Amino acid sequence: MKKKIFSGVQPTGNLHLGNYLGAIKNFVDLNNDTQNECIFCVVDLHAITVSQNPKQLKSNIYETVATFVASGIDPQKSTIFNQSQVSAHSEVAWILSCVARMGWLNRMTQFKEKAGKDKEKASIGLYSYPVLMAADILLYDTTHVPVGEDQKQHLELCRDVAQKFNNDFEVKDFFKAPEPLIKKEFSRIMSFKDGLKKMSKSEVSDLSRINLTDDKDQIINKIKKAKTDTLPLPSKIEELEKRPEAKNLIGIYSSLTNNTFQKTIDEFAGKNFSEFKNNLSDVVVNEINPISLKIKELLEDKDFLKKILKDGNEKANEIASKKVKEIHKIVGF
Ligand code: AQP
Repeated sequence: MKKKIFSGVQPTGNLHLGNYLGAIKNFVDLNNDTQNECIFCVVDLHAITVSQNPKQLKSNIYETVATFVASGIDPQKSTIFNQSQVSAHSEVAWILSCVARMGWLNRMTQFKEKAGKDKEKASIGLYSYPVLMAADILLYDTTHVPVGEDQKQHLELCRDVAQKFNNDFEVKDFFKAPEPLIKKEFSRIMSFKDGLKKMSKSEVSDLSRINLTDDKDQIINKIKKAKTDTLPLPSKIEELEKRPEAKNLIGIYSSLTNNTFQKTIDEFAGKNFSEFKNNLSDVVVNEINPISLKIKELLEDKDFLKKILKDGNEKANEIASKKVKEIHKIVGF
């Protein structure tokens, strides 16, 4: 049985090393396995749950496609498409919002974090974001969803929605409950300014993250300025629990060199951060600089990016509209 892979990235600009290590690098590995059928979506409907500048949103959509391709996703093998261009997503999100329960959504930590203190002023879309995400996934009979650790709770909600729909309408196995694909040892990349906050696009300080469009000098400078503590690098893995910034940098190094934390610690135990940071800069530059250069090259060829989306939108529409017809019958429309 082929695995059916689906995942999405919001075109909200500043795609960063967290998006890459938490999600996009995984997409590339899955794309390269011929046993998989992969669909990767630029989720602009999700993006507008917080206010976006329309012109900027449009250019971020192309930049996200360029990032997928520059990172190694082959549009001939995987479907790359734009969520808003497949109307089934909005329609099924509505139907599923009549299945999902308020109590389930009230538990979502991402809403609490993003809405902040004044949640009365948050959009309804931000609140029901996980229902749209469930629609995205369930429309394609997805079996596996590669995401960062921050999305695990949304995936669990998607499984609950699938099960409740199947039970309510007595259609056993109509929606398949998808499995998350989340890296085990290091799945959440943290801000370079605060090891307890995740690296994120919307963080005001650009020094908090490595953008996938950063050049060599910017990467070296950001790593040099990344927050650390005053101790040398630890010799035991347990020490990392109380040293979030050290854990983050060691995790990034381990991820990019395909090593375990233990192996990295064995290599650098007792050394000072400036020496470690030089090594870290080398591996980050080696991985990210070619992607950054390729993104810039691809952005010069809008027709190529438009063609990828046009083909992908058609393929996705074909699959999703069949599923919508079945849903209509089941619901009684
Ligand atoms: N810091 C992170 N560590 C690991 N994985 C991460 N992801 C995001 N940040 C990290 C994963 O990247 C994928 C795409 O994320 P997204 O663009 O859809 O939205 P997001 O998670 O909201 O990204 P940001 O950077 O945190 O954006 P803002 O600042 O707008 O909130 C997802 O699989 C996500 O898990």
